[in-house]
Amino acid sequence: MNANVGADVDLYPSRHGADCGIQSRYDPIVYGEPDRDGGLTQNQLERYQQQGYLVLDNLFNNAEIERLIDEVTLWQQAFRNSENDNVSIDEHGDIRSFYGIHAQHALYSALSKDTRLVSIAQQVLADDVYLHQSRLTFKAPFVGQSSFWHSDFETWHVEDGLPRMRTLSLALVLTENQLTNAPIMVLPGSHKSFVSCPGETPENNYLHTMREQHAGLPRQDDIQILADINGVDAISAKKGSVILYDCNLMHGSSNNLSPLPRRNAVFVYNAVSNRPREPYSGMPARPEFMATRRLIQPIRAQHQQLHF
Ligand code: 6CS
Ligand code: FE
Repeated sequence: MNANVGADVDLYPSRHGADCGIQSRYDPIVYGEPDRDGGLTQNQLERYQQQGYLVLDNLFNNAEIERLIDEVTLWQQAFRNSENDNVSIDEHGDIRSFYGIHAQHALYSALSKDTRLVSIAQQVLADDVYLHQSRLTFKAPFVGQSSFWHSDFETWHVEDGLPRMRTLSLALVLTENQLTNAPIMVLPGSHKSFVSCPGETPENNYLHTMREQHAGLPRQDDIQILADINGVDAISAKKGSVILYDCNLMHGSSNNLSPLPRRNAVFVYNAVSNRPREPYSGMPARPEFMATRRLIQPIRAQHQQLHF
């Protein structure tokens, strides 16, 4: 596909009523040359290309994770039972999701610029990168709610105007993601095609998304087709590891019946050459804490031990 496709061409139309289904992906998965410097080996890049995700063990040490969790504990107390634009609270008053964490505290701002994350994004996307979105995801013990299958790119394209798939997520595991506490589940290989969704985009849809996504959900038949190809993987990952996944990988998670919380700090890096256009939904752009639009400048990666 010609990389210079006109600014107004919507390559990935979605949420146009009943006209939906599985279509081609026009964009590369790994943009970088195989030997391009960065945190991933050639084998890892190959696996990422095929599967759409990788688990990178022990990128952060226990002391760093404990420090990050201490901050989260303070946020839980500060935001308990309180409504904030960028924080969604569950029916028990606990945080369910917290967007814009890089702007919330210097520790998470430093984490978002840490070379252990940024160098991977720069390598895979073969470009300078900026932070499209950051968030804490909480799966509370016993009552953590499910999230149906979806492609994040479908939302970031339709609601944020990201034109191409040159974006990836790096989820830092703060509490162990086990098979029993509602781990991220993915359809390996599903990132290689784009699944357009039925329906349309409600006004202020982000208010729903922060709790539970209603728009931008693919048809079950299309999920079935993709699952029949490579099955379903549930991603278990130890505290301090990082789950790297492509923006278009179909993923979801079940309810958390276990007594263990599941918490990840997710950083979404987008290539600076893939800056957002007007949302393809035709709706107003989402708030800055959901999708960076104003402050788009290349991150200068910093190597540091996270301690404050
Ligand atoms: O709306 C969003 O940006 C978020 N929604 C979901 C369902 N997954 C992650 C994404 O960041
Ligand atoms: Fe998601």
